[in-house]
This record gives sequence, C-alpha cells and structure tokens, in this order.
Amino acid sequence: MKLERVEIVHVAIPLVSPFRTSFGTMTTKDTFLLHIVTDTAEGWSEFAADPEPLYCPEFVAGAEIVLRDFLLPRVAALPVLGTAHLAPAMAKIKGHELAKAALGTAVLDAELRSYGMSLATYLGAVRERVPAGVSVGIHPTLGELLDAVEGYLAEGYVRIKLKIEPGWDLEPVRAVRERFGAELPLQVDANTAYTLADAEHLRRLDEFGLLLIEEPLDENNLHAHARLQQRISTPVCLDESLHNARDTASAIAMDACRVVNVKPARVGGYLEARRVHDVAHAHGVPVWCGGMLETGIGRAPNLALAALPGFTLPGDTSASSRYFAEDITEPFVLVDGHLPVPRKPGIGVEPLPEPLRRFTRHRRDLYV
Ligand code: OSB
Ligand code: MG
Repeated sequence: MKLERVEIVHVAIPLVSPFRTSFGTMTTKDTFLLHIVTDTAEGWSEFAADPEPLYCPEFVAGAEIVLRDFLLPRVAALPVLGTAHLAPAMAKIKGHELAKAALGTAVLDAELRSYGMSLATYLGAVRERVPAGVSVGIHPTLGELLDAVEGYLAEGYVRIKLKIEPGWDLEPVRAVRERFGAELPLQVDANTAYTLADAEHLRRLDEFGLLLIEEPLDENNLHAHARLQQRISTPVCLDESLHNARDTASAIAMDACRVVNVKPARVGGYLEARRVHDVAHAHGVPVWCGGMLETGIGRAPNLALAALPGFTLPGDTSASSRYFAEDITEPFVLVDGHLPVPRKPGIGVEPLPEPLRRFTRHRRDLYV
C-alpha cells in the first residue's frame, strides 16, 4: 500500500451518565479518530486516551503532536506501507503506545480491507459473539449504585465491575453481594488508588469472592503488586502496569498478577495485544478485554480481540447504549448478554456520515 492522506477528526460525544473513577469524572468522550487513505483502501482508528493524562501519561493534544512530528514521518518514509513494517519503523520513538496503536490500527484496517479479511479472522478469533461485562463508576450513594447495577443486570450484562477507591470499597462490594447474591460474577478496579500500607484493608475484600482486584497499587510497581498478592487471596489483575508482552511475562513470573486486562491501545496495538494474550494463555493466566469508553470505531476491533481463545473472562466490552445515546457507528447491541464479533473486512465498521458530522469538533490533515 501507499499512504496518500492522514486526517485527524476530533470528536466529542456526550456520555449517557457521568463515569467516575478514582482518578476523575468523565461526562464526554472527547478524543480523535484517525482516518488514513491509501492507494488501495481506507482505514479508521480511535485514540483511546482522554484530553488529560489522568489514566495514563498520554493525552489527546500530545498524541496529535507525536503522530504528526515523530510517527507519521517515519511511517510515510517506508517503501511499502504495511502492518508488518510499522513496529520497526516506530521503535525508536520511546513509549507512546496509545498513539502508536492508533496509527497501527488504522493501517491494519486499511490493509485488511484491501485483502477483504476481517480483523477477527486475522487475529484467530474462535467465537462469533463474546460475553459482555460492565464497568460501574463510583456513585454518590449506595442506593444509586444498586439501582445502576440492577439496571445493567436487567439488560443482561453477565459480569459487574465496581470502581473503588479508599472510602468506597468494602461497603459497595458488600451491598452488591447482599442484594444480588454470591453467584454474581463481580470484580473491582482501583486504578492505582491504594498503597501497600492498605494491604490489611484490601484483605477484607477476600470474603466477598471477587473474580479479581484490578490495579490496586501504583502503576508499574510490579514488585508491590507481588507483595500484595502474597497477603490477599483475591487474584490481582493488572491494567495500567502492563505495556507489552515482556511486562506481562515479568509480572506473571513474579506473581504480580494472576489475571490480565488486555487493552490493545495500552500495549501499542492489536499485534502486541495478541502477544500479551499468547504469553498469558501459555501460563494458564486468564485474560479479558478492557475498555476506554470507546466509540464504535474503537469497540469493533476490541470485540475481535475478545474472541481469541484465552479471553476466558467477560470483558468491559459493553454495548454502545451503556455509553452513548447515539454513537458514530451502527450501535453494538447486547443480545442475551453477548455482543457480536464483527466479521466484515478490517475492523468491520466505519463512521456514519451524519452522526460523525454532528459530533465533530474539527478536522485536520496530518499528512497529504
Ligand atoms: O481502568 O479499566 C479502566 C475507562 C476509562 C479508563 C480506564 C478504565 C475504564 C473503565 C471502563 O473501567 C471500561 C469501559 O467500559 O470501556
Ligand atoms: Mg482498569
């Protein structure tokens, strides 16, 4: 393929309800789509992070500069544009996995469209639909939390994840267990809000039979997570701390995690996400697909990944209606607690012109 044009489309789409985590509150999905045009096909992707670096070091305005000044010039200089050549071309630029993932996914989408092959087929998907969990934010009161969980269970979600932070942990978990029973698949996500000094407190979660506790301690502190795992029986799951397959191998070897949250953007794209899956699966460590409140453009490829054999736990891959009253693609709809794996070429979806136009803040050419 030959690169002809790269365009950034900034979008802002209101969320159906505010989403509060230990690091902040989101009311709008505010990010950019990457649209690439080649001589054979077009490709789309979504930058996964937010305008502020609260979840991870990358952020919307920074990623645009990284793409424009460092990643695109290297990729545009390739004699042949193709997924296999991308990682070596971008390797000299340190970090910036989410920006690399955006470019890599748009190129992969275009390449697969030119072959007429779906991402699911390319990755080796073994399922036609994947079970959907839902990530439930911190609520002002326990009553409002229970109402929210009840609503999601009524819609068919098969697993609940509660966001926790100091002061909002044991009580919400106890309340959800009391109301919905011991059999409900339940897990928690702290987004780095605790320290090892909280180990005895976190051990009190053990009695609730949680599937896992996600990223309780500092990002990248594998040693501390391993120390915590020695003191609690709830399986530790890592999100923010894992940036590639090598990190994942180290974390598993150290017993710093017994479950892995795979977010393709966080590890630099779908090829590395596949490797993270392979490493974990080879060790018998279950993985599941995380989310970043994506529009349909980011959700579609995540569903393809979640159909790989090692994804044995339900992901945060919820239906479009959990996030948006109106999405920029055809919505993903929950059927019997599952979402369909896209099977059309590439990521299998594209923006609908009319909603895209309404939710677009501005467009900029990065490369012509
Ligand atoms: O830690 O998994 C996380 C959303 C934004 C940033 C980080 C996280 C999340 C979620 C929601 O938990 C996942 C989703 O429903 O997309
Ligand atoms: Mg998380």
